[in-house]
Amino acid sequence: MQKKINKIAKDTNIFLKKFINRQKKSELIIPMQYGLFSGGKKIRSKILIDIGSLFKINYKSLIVIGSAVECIHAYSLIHDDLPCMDNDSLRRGKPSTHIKFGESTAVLAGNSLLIMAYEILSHQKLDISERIKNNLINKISECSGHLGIAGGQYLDLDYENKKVSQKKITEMEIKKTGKLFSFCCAAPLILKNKNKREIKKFEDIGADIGLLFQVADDLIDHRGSSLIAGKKTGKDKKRGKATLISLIGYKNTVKYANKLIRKINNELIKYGPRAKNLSKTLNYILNRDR
Ligand code: GRG
Repeated sequence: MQKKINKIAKDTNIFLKKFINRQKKSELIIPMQYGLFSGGKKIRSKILIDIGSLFKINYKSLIVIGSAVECIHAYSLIHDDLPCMDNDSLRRGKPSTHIKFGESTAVLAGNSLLIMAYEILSHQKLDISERIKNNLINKISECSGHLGIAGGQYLDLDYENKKVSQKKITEMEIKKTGKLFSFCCAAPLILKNKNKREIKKFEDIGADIGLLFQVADDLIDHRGSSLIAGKKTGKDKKRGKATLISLIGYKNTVKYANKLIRKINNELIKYGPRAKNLSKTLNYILNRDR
């Protein structure tokens, strides 16, 4: 599993480095690269490739689309660490982007990475029809904006130190984290020109995978070592974050995560042995320590 993820991470970084090198230089390139190449797992790209393999999508296109996703992800982490958000000074074992380069530069580097995602998806090197590109761009926009990552982040901050229901917590985590996974699961179907109903089914699977990922992230924060996780742990409790752990406890949250894995696997049963890779990725997501 780790070998496969490392290969995807390597190929994604090669694509992104080439893409950036082909552009004119600017003062923001160094902080952008710092946020982009500081050792992220590229788990969203792995999910994209697992789902892509169910629909026989070529690996190269998936790496390009995954690179756009990783730009949005890197942007969200840079902004998440800012003092006005979660105020974290450590990310991936290194000083957060705003600690290294200052707040205004971190904001602008983050914005530029968001825009770069769109440059990648609309680029002529991505060899798919204009209509499909447009559909991909439309879907990633929907997943990133006020109904997705940004809206989820708003709720995450708003719920601090409040008693919030389980439904509201999972809805917030699906927006904040799940929606980018929804895009990764929907993209292969968009490439294959599937109908809206089928795309929605995979978006929902992606939302569950993202929820699983966020719940696992909360578990790491609760029990994990800061040294291994590469970020401060134990901070959710200190900040009064609304998480499943704060509501139903650690053990019940682990049970909840295992139930989610069974639910996702059941949805994929009809794909037979081809869904095995995804199934292994789900176990990796829950059992990782960073
Ligand atoms: C990105 C549209 C947009 C808006 C910004 C700041 C913000 C609004 C959103 C924050 C969303 C966020 C940080 C969610 C947490 C998701 C999460 C668990 C991140 C950790 O992901 P990993 O473990 O990171 O995949 P690596 O380091 O492996 O890349």
